[in-house]
Formats: sequence, C-alpha cells, structure tokens
Amino acid sequence: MADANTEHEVIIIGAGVCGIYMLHRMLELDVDAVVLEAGSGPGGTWYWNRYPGARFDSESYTYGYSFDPEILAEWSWSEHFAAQPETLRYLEFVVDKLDLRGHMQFDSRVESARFVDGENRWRVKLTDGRELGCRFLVTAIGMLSAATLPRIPGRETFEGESFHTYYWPKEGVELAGKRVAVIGTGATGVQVIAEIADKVGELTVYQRRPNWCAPLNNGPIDEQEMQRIRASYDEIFARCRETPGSFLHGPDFRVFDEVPESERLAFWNELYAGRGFGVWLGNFRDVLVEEAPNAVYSEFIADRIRERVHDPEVAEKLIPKDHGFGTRRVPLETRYFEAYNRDNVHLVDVNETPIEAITPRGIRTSDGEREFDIIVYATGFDAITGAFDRIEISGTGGQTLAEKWREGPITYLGLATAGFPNLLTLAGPQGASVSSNFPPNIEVGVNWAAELIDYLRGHGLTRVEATTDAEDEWTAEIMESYEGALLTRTRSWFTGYNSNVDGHDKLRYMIYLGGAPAYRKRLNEVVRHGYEGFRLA
Ligand code: NA7
Repeated sequence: MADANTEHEVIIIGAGVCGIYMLHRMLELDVDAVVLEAGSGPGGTWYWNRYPGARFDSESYTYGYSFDPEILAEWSWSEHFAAQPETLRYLEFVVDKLDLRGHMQFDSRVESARFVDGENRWRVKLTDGRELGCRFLVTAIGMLSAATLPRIPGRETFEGESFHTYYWPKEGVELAGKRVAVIGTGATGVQVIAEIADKVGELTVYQRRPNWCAPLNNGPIDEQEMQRIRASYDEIFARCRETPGSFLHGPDFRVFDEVPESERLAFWNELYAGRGFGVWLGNFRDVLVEEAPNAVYSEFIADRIRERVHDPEVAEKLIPKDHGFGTRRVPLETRYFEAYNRDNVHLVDVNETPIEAITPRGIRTSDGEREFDIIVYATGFDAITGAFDRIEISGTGGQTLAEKWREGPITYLGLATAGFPNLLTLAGPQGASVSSNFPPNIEVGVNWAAELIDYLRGHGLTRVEATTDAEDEWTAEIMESYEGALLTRTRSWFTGYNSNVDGHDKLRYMIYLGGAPAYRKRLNEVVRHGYEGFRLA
C-alpha cells in the first residue's frame, strides 16, 4: 500500500517564489502536493543571498505576487526596491498566510529523480537517504541557485573567512576594521561593494570585466504612498503585462535617428535619474537592438561614470570596453562608483595583474601578494541549467537530463522536455520567467502547469510528455531569436557562459527573447489546441 507520507501526486522541488505559488495552486485544486527544500526555511534566492546590499532591481510592488487581493491589501513595502531581509519576510508572510508550511519539508535536498516507465511515476531520492514518489515532478529550483567558485589554485588554503555571496553566513559577518577582498563585479558584486565600502577597514575589488552599472534611485515608501500603490495595483499589473520584460519599464518606439540630440539627451538624463530598469528597458528600442544607437548611448553612460569617479584612470577601468550597454545584465547600484573615491577602496584589474593563487594569507597576483581577513566570491552562478545538472534526473531509457542538455538545453516552451514525462520545469531554460521580472511570469507558468495537471486528473490521464518535434521546433525558434541580438556578441550568463564550469565556453540558447506577452499568447494557444506538442496518455 502506498505510504501517504512518501507517496504524493505532486512533488515540487524548491520553496522559493515559484515553489510557494505552485504549492498554493496545487492545494487550491485539492492535489496532494509536497515541497522539498534544501534550505531550512522558505524563500529560495531570498533565503540564501544574505550578503549586505542584496535587494531587488524590480520595483517591490511589481515583484510581489499579484494573485491574492488579501496579500496585496495586507502587505506594505518599505522601499521602492526592497532589501533581502524584507523580501524574505514577505515570502514567509505569504507562506503563513496561505498556510503552506505544513506541506513543506525543509533541509531536504534532492539528490536524484528517476522516472519509472511502467508506473508513470517519479522516484525521488534525498541526500539524507529518504525516498519519495510522485506522479508529477515540478522543478522550482531557481535560475541562479547553483553558485560557482573561481578556479583559482589555493582556494582551500586561505586561513581567513571566505564564502560565495550566495552562502553569506546566516549569523552575519563582522566587517568593521577588516581587510576584505571581493572577486567579481556582476550585479551581486556591485551591490555588496557599494554597501560595505564604508563599513570595512580596507576593500580590494578584483575585477575581470566591468559591467555597465546605472543608478537604482531607490527611495522609501511611506504609508500614504503605499496606499496609493495599493489603489493602483490593477494598473501596475496591467502595465507589467504589456511590457516585454514584465517590468513597469518598456521600450520607447521613437526612431532613434529621428529624435533631435537635445531631446535624446534630456530623455536619457531623465532615465538616469529615474527609478530602476528604466535606464535599460525604458530606452529607445533601437538602443537595445542596433549597434550604432547602442554605441551612442554607451558613451552617454560612460560619461556619467567619468563624472562620478574622481580618478580618471580608475574611471576608465570601470567603463566596459568589450560590450555595449544592456547586452549583459545591467547591475543597478547605489553609490557604487563613489565607493572608488574612498581611500580605503582599491581596484585591481585582473587583466593587468592576473590572480595567480589564493594563499593562506590572501591573494597573489602577478604584482605580488595582498593580505586579507575575508575573501568574498561574487563570482556568479552556473545559471539556469546548473541547478538541473546538480540533480541526477533520469527519464525514459535511463538518459539523464544533464546528458541531454550537455551541449545546451532543449525544451518545449521552457516547461518540458522529451524523454522526461511528467516533469514540469518551471523557471527552467527557454521560458519567459528567466528573461524577465521573475514573479509575474512565474505566476503565468505556474497557472499553466496547474491547469495542465488539473486537466490530466480530470481526464483520467497519468502521463504527459513533450514530443521531440515540438521541442525541436521550439528550440529552433529560440535559436532564431538569438540571431543578430546584441546580447549574443558578449559572454554572460544570459548566453550560457561561465568560465568556472567545464564546457560552458560557447553560446547556449538559454532564454526566451520574444517577450512575455508573446510567450503568454503561445502558452494559451497550446492549451486551446488541446495541449499541442504534448503526448497525453
Ligand atoms: P555574474 O553576473 O555572473 O557575475 C560574476 C562576476 O564574477 C563577473 O564579474 C565575473 O567576471 C566574475 N568572475 C567569475 N569568475 C571569475 C574568476 N575566475 N576570476 C575573476 N572574476 C571572475 O553573477 P552575479 O552573482 O553578480 O549576478 C547574477 C545574477 O543574480 C544577476 O544578474 C541578477 O539577476 C541576480 P566576468 O564578467 O565573467 O569577466
């Protein structure tokens, strides 16, 4: 007889933004579902990333869930871009409000999942030896949850404290007076550097490639403003539904060449002084897709950096020369560039003086050794597919997902992949949630998956699998959308590069570039055509 504690209809891996909502939808539909979560509490990204400065680059009120009027009415955001502790509190509030904790198992890391063909069920093994079973396996494992450390010799010999930003110690880190090194200047490095510059003794930043950073322009939200925001949630979410990235900011379709220079500059100054991703996604569309306008805008941003950094040599080092603005993820910052005007902050360009080794006392470059008390690795993630690769997921015929995706992901709608029946890859590669404001598109993907599961149950079906034709077509479409896109001309996690992971040194088709509205339309069509592209049995 099936054991009610281990045998479920649905197992959801991950209790982050995605897993929380998926669980809620399952319970609403009266589906027996459980969440397995490696952390000791819910929150996912916001549970783990406790480094100083961690915060949204999405407006808080566009990042919160939109589905529950009571949550919207009861929750108040304190800042336009909330910091990690507040976001974690928010997700905990949602979990408790929806009474989900009883269906979540924490400290439960999934090691492997195996599809049993004859039974149309998954067997799921945890690292603690437990084994569970389910009909449908839903991954909500995050797109930036497989942290990667740099391949620098001697890392283990360092005698001070060292950690990846993702694993910033829960109990906090004493920074006052400490000699701190930060390696990496992506969105994470930029946040942590700006936040700790005036809290540490000495801060040395090891930069390989600078990014185009721009001001976040955060600000507090008082009760009155929160009331105004609450009253406009309908418009806020409607606006997010219209824009390609599901942010408040969408492209300006005026033709770049037809806008007089003075008008263009006034617009750009406005964007630079405005909140959030307007500076990137609210720009002229031409700037985002065409090289010449992109170069003009990049120079505009470079001049802002030159204005903000006192030492011209340091300023030039902080200005990207190998890629145009917005072709990699734009880190939003608060006084990041000003940090380099401080006497206690030092910038080391590792192209000039490469890191040779981590030593027991610090970091040795070709220029000599510097001693540190703390080394912070802000070196990023094996993005989007890394979390999948870290679980041994085997489908029909014993093939593993890691093998299937070795040369890059192949999916149908970013939600399923042939050979892996009853596996729904929420927040997986080639879906819209990974290339946009995460929660709005998570809601879309979760609703779609929940309806599919409900449909199958309603029709007495026990198996759903993407066809190879459908996934070939989808993946070809994704590849086509990359053609000519400016972001393919540079290496970043958007395009699947990671110098710290074997084989990740070529372009991978990781994200959907067609925009969230088109993606939603496509999902609806698939349903309308009776789950076209899926084999149901
Ligand atoms: P990112 O954006 O991948 O940044 C990682 C940074 O670490 C980046 O500056 C890398 O330089 C640098 N890096 C990685 N390996 C090395 C080595 N071996 N030596 C020197 N420098 C290295 O990750 P983040 O965590 O900042 O951001 C990830 C996302 O999280 C972000 O986009 C948000 O959406 C949230 P590189 O540029 O590769 O030369």
